[in-house]
Amino acid sequence: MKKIFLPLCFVAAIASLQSCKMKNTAAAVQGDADSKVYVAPGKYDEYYNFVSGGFNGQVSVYGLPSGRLLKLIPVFSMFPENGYGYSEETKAMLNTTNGQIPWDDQHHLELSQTNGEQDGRWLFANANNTPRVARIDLSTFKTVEILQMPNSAGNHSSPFITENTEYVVAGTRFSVPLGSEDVPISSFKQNFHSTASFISVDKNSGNMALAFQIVLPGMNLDLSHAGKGPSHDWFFFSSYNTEQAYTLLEVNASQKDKDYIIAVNWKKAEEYAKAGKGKKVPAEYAHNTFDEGKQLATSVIEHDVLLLDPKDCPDMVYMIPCPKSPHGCDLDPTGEYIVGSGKLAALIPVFSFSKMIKAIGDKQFEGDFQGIPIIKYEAALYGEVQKPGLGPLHTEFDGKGNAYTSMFLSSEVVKWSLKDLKVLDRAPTYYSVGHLMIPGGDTKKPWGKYLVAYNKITKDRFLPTGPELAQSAQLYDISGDKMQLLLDFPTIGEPHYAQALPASLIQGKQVKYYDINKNGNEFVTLGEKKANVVRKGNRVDVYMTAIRSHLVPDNIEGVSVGDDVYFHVTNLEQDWDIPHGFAIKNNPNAELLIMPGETVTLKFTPQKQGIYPFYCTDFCSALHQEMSGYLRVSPK
Ligand code: CUK
Ligand code: CUA
Repeated sequence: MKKIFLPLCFVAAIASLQSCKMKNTAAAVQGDADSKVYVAPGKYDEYYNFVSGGFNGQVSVYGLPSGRLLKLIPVFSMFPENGYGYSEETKAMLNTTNGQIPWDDQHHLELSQTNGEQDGRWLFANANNTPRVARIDLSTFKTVEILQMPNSAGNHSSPFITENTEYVVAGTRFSVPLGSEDVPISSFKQNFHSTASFISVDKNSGNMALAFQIVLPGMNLDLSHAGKGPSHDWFFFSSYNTEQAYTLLEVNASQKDKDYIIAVNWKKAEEYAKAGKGKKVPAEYAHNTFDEGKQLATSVIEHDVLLLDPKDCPDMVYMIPCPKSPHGCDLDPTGEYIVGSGKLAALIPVFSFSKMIKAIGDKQFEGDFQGIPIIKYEAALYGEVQKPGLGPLHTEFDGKGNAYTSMFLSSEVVKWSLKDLKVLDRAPTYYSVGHLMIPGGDTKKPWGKYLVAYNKITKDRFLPTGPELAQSAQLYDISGDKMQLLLDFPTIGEPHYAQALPASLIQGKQVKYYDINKNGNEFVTLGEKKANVVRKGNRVDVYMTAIRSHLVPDNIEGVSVGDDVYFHVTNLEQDWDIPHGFAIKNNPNAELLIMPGETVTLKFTPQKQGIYPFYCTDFCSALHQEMSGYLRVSPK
């Protein structure tokens, strides 16, 4: 049996993390940090920071540099606060081939790009559990599309995008058999596969479609990033468990000194797909879209997918050895350098795209991995960052020739130079940093200025809140030679990747209210006089309006136990920031928050006779408390 190789320093680091009591190092903040994060009352932040919510399935939006929480956007989780996933209009957003799945684990975010620069149109989000990719419209901060992935499990290396948002990519974390065959788990090598899904994005509407899937050997795809500039046609994935272990992962899956960076030529793949080199196979997956005109989500089930097998498509996929279970796979702004972060490695390998292309041309291979050529390590290597710290995870770039890598085990951010691979600076994080984010830091044009570290452990940084403490983000000023810690702020759920853009890119594009005359919801009520109650069998449709300060109708009778009552509430306001809410006593569903000009429907099936008060939940005017009514439910 091969012994697991763990450098001594790791053992020491892990031991010290467990044994020593962490000291609160609040004193580490120096100088003028306070004035750099102070955003005066009434003033705006400079950047929007979108932060993944991890196991809460949502995306949170902060202002930078203040760290003020601006909004929670429900994506893969039901959200009773505004009825997302509960209202009749939004239920279908969470549909999958296994019915409505109300929760997921959200890890990575990517802002749409044009020519490698942020364009402020959409935000893409992955679901790590039930494989899905979502698109959020940045003019409404609403989730407007969710696409499920077939032949995948644990959609982790997603939703990274190409320079012109041509494709969003989604890679399998857990290999599974294609289809749902009943096979022994021990047949992993023969029957299990990882897949890289390429989702095309419509230039105008943003609508996603699963273009093709590249079938790869059984292993775990971890993270990815698209090429840019010279490497525009390529996508790079990190992989682990290339030992193809299916049990005792710790022992079997980290034996080899190296795993791989997988380089995929997506332009070639596109050509092969067009030339009919793929195989269309049956595969069921849900595609959910929210139609802003009809204000309604619909879900359709797709029935097949195009598979591309590297065996039939030469020159499409290559592998580059990368030390010890690489996690992050990041490309610098020029698109020449590929940084692979081996979680268990004591160095950071940096690969050169041009050397990789030359190595492919010269056939500098050291064999193959189930038919995929393996490029020699040295042939693709630009160099190694020596002694960067312990547990390198993720790298971001400032656009000035510097890279910043998070060190999970030694809890620090390390700044190094792309030119000579020398470490330039280090700053502690509190504690155990995961992802890093520089505004635009994974694009061609980083905005620089700030870096945010998203930490896994908070310990003593905030007031204690019982057994569970807030996770945290830390803001650093990176405009000088030395990083300066400016601010800690708590985050919601577990933050993984994040994105930020200058507020000016989306601030002016915000939808302030929906034009009531363009309301295409089939249950809209255009004016209080049209409010009405219509019965058909045991279905009751209540056409209700809300405007300061009444709900019409406010007395509803003639409803019996067991009726399906649909409250279609139209907010008649045509003014910014005047939502109305709607809730009914004893309704096991949720409440609604209806934006001005919008119609939203809440279903209620009363089980008991009685009088049920209902009311507006959003304090909307001096007469808000009066905005209420009664539903009478009579025996059958
Ligand atoms: S993972 Cu979270 S720290 Cu899911 Cu991107 Cu690396
Ligand atoms: Cu409407 Cu309160």
